[in-house]
Amino acid sequence: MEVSVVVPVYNEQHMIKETIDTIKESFKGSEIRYEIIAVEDGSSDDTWEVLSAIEDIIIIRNKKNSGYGYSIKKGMKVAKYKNIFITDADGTYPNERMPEFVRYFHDNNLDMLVGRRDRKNIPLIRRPPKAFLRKFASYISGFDIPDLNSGFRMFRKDYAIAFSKMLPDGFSLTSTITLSFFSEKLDIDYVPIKYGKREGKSKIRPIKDTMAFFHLIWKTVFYFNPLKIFLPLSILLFLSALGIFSYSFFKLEKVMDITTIVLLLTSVQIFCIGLVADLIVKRGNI
Ligand SMILES: Nc1nc2c(ncn2[C@@H]2O[C@H](COP(=O)(O)OP(=O)(O)OP(=O)(O)O)[C@@H](O)[C@H]2O)c(=O)[nH]1
Ligand SMILES: [Mg+2]
Repeated sequence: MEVSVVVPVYNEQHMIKETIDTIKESFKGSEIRYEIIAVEDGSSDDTWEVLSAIEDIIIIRNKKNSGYGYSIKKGMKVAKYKNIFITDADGTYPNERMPEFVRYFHDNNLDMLVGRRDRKNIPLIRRPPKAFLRKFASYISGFDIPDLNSGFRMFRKDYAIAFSKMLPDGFSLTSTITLSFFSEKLDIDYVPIKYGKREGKSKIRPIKDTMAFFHLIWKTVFYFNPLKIFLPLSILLFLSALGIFSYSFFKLEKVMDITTIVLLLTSVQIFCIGLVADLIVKRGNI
């Protein structure tokens, strides 16, 4: 049993030492071979000073802030073991449970094991979009996806590396990993975890977050079943065109007005894009 623990770190001067100590403590005396790779990302506080004083870990330092996803990908590249465990350095995840996760992953021959967060400490304002996204992803994919973007998870490195071209540099790396593992029908399991209150400042920005939300919706559709969205949309446009046509023909006695034509053309185009997208997904070329 072996695992490379990758911890992305950005402005976590208060929690980083405790995070690393907890991980080390949890593996102490166990049969699991492990390494810890911390990826420091141009922090502006004292994170680097604290981190560089910690022994027996591998530290990567980005010259300038390059993002959560970027840092994890960089950490994966230097990892020497065949499984990766990612966690946060803000004290929210139960890092003391890592060995238990590693054993469960190993015993069940999994490709990915995700800590499913209880919702208690997820800020109220983020719950509705999260719930919507989860339902939407589950509908489109046909899988029950209990937690899309938990940052506490273990997975096989070879698969993650194979997907790495698709993995973004920002926070949506976790949700993209989830979607790609599901779409490849890999073996995934979820274990409930306590999600603690964040120490220190959150790095989530509302506007970027909202954009990431729509990006993710878009991605979900393309990863799984484009026709599930494109077909109804095209039919809707076609029916509207038909409605407007009938109205103008029978009531106004005009043959074709511009709205009908635009709607009809758009409907056909959307249908074609859907078909092409479907073909690409089925060929597994995304
Ligand atoms: N390398 C790197 N790590 C980052 C960056 N932004 C955040 N992190 C780290 O990624 C982890 C998760 O970041 P958080 O700010 O806790 O994001 P979150 O868990 O989604 O949201 P909250 O905990 O509610 O703020 C923490 O360990 C951060 O230090 C970044 O730009 N680069
Ligand atoms: Mg956090």
